[in-house]
Amino acid sequence: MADDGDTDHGTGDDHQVGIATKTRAKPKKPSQFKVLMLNDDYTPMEFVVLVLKRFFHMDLEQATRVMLHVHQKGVGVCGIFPYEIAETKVNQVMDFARQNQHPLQCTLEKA
Ligand code: TYC
Repeated sequence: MADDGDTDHGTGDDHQVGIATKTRAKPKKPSQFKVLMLNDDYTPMEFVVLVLKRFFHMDLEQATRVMLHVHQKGVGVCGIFPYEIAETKVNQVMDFARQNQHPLQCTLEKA
């Protein structure tokens, strides 16, 4: 196997070759995103509760509370996550709603 890289497995050759890295004085926390659920007139309440239980690990009581909040106020927070996880949740909810032919909408907002 050709190996002209320097991964330095203790060959005694300590010159540095590779990717330059820089340490932040103040490491930034990964930014957080709210996953928002939007109200609509057609998605059944039971389906929204199922979504909150399935994708946001809420129990029946918590899921019902969040669903009713969205139903009454128009929008509600399902959870706050790092960007990639929040985006995955939105896609999972939208795919599941589409598969079941409900117009339920879910979106992201910077926390
Ligand atoms: N408004 C819907 C109804 O009356 C219920 C609903 C709640 C829909 C929350 C979407 O995000 C939602 N059937």
